Amino acid sequence: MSDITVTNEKILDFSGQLALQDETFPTLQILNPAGEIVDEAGLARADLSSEDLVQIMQRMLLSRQLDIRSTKLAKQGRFGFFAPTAGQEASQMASSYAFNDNDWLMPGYRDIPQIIVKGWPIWKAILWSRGHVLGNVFTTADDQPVNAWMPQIIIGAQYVEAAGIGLGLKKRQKDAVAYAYTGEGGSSQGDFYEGVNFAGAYQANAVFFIQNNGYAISTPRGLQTAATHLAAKGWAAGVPSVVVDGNDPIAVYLAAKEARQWAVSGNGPVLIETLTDRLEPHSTAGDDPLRYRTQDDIDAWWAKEPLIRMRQFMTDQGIWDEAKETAYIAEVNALIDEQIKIADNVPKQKISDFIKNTLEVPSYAMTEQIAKFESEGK
Ligand SMILES: Cc1ncc(C[n+]2csc(CCOP(=O)(O)OP(=O)(O)O)c2C)c(N)n1
Repeated sequence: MSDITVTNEKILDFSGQLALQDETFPTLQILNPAGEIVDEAGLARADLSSEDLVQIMQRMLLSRQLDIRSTKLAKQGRFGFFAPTAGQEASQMASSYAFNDNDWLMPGYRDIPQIIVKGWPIWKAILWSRGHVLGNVFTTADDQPVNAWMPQIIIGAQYVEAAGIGLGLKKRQKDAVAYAYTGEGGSSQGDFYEGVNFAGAYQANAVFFIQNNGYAISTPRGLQTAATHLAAKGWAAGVPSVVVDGNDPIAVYLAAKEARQWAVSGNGPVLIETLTDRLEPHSTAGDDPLRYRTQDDIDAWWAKEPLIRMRQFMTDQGIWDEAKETAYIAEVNALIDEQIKIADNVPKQKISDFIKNTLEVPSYAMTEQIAKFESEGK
């Protein structure tokens, strides 16, 4: 019997296939954790002006301050549900900087900062956290529409929304895309696969992000899936997919910018996996990370968080310093104080309003409940 062909041997080499994953999905990086440029050409390709870099830095600082204040307010019972964002500022703020107001954002519950930078006022985000119906109105302070859907609690569902909206934008020949964020846990959901597959099949104008922050509540990524690179899940659907250092703002921005350009040019969707870490508890509802990970691991990720490297890089470029940062943080905190007051002054919602906002067409039981509460003035 003659020898098996080289091609057939490779096909049957299962362990070789697994090893190939790292070669297939290397990590895009422009700035290393120390803030040093590791790819000058990549930096040039990102084409960010000094003003852009300042904008990205400010957005990341805004997000960090919102995180700090929201966590404190939640402990005082003045904030409702909050999913911390510290560590994910590059993954969220530098990626969203690549999109414009016409693009449609499909966020998850941890993606509140991306909606805010689209013009959704912080006081509405506070109302959303409290479950107030006005917190689900996606308009600016002067009532202009904000192209964002309400943050998804059903993990992965925003991928299906993005596939549909992305297809609508393509059919209407709009110069816009839908962009969606889920976590690595969300990438184990059926909706995730259906969304990516549908968008790929119909070449929808969509950009999908998997924020791989290591944990789905207490479940580590390694128990979530056997895939070493979640980007491989996009390839299975014929969608270009990349892995990015999710704590490197420049790399995240570059990947997002090029993905948007690809999708808006009619080529179909792109999937971006951002490697990052959730430095804080899953939510303010009482999660204790030390029950499922070590303090050493958390500390190691704090040393790699995105603000450190962006601050160093921009200081080296001569466009950032401590005084600028202190002044901006003070500005943001004054804004947050003002926005908390606005939220606190909004009248409490009526129970009947809450029920009315649950379904577009209320069920029979809900109609009865609405009538009952309205008759009681509630
Ligand atoms: C369909 C569905 N199943 C389960 C849950 C409960 N749940 C809420 S958050 C969460 C973990 C999600 O982890 P990941 O997608 O990695 O996002 P992260 O919270 O880390 O940002 C789970 C399982 C849910 N919200 N939706």
